[in-house]
Amino acid sequence: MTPKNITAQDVLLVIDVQNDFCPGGALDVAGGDAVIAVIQQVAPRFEHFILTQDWHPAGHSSFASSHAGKKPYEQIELSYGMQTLWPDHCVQGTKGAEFHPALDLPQAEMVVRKGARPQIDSYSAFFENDRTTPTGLGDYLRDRNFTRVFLAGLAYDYCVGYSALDARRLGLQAIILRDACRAIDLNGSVAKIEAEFAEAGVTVMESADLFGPS
Ligand code: VGL
Ligand code: ZN
Repeated sequence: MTPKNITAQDVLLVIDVQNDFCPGGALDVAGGDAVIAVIQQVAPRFEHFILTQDWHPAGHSSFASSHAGKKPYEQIELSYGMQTLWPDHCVQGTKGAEFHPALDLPQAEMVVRKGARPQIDSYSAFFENDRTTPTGLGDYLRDRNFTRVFLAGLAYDYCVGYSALDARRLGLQAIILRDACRAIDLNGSVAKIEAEFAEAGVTVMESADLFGPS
């Protein structure tokens, strides 16, 4: 089936479209808010939506401020491996953690909150950064008989990308709508994750490919 034939087994997974990842936010991704218009434009094509929300407690272990002498964007070894350190962002209950006000998807059936455990980060919507602790989303999609996930949101090279790779690990088809994402692009992170997409069979396409003659 070509990607544009969207069915009831397809879900649009909208990753972390939160104030802190948009201009003026604590971890602002260049042009982050520009994904919203694209998401709203493709939304009528989909029947099912799931949103994710980065949702850290204050003092989270992924924050540079939680580690003496460390600055944002440095790396540190945590129990589960190397972790990039970030500015404090998406702290539970703050304005920065709220969805951007222009994101208008009241029909979303589920919101997955991730990164809530103090000692472990979670880029992926499916597994925390140890790559083994599930969020529950994989079982939810299986129970609901969803077989394909289309992905949009922030950031392309972190939470969107890790979610797409984990979707493939779970046997789902994964299709990223590239123009509905923006990247952080830290130390070659875009090139690195795109090599992993090719290996894992993640499809990357433009939102316009959902429209027009089949
Ligand atoms: C993200 C870094 C830290 C993301 C979340 O949503 O891509 N990136 N937390
Ligand atoms: Zn985070």
